[in-house]
Amino acid sequence: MFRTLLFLCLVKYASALIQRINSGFAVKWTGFDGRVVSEPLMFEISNIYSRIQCVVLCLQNEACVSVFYRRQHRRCQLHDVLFMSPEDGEREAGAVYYSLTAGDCPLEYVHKRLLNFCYQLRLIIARRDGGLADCTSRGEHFVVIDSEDKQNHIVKQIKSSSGALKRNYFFDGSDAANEGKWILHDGRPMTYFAWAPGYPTNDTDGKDYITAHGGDMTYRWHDRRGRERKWYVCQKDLWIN
Ligand SMILES: [Ca+2]
Repeated sequence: MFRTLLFLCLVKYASALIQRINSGFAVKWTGFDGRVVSEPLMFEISNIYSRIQCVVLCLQNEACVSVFYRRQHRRCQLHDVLFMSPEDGEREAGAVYYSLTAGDCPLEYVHKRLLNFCYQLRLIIARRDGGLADCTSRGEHFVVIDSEDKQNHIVKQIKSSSGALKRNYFFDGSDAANEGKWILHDGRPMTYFAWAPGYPTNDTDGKDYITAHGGDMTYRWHDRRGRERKWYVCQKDLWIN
């Protein structure tokens, strides 16, 4: 019923088993073997007899980003975020972890298929120009947050990784060219904003770039200077849904 191809590939935590099922890919993160992360959980399904079946259930649910499967309990747990650090999990012998992607969203990126949204939290601190150069060197740009759904999702994603918490991130959006006129990297005017209370300041002293403020864990937006050092998020545009 499902074409299954197996490849071996090197990724961050260890060699990974990639399984291609229809148009989707499941990537096994061996660094998570014997560990699970229970929160946040979309839902849990019992009496699932194989990891492939668990992965297929995730692929069939566009909100699903990753799964934990434990054969001993025949238990499949679906999550709508990508877990990045095995240290965030708890020991559970026999558990395996897979992230899901489809189309041309790269491995180790978050692929929120429901929103056709592919991005990577870059856990590196840089001035705006340096972070942007990193994104553009891979044909990407700072993440575009143009809806409440995307803002809510990325906040949930950030909160799901201890290594990403309480950081401030550059997102796409600037009013450097015309004070108070916020545009995206491609010149489109912005129509959605998630400003923190009291923002934007609209100061004329270079506070021209949108950042998500993590100090209070809200990740609402500030207008900040490009020379400040922040973390950042790169987005890859997908041309197929
Ligand atoms: Ca400004």
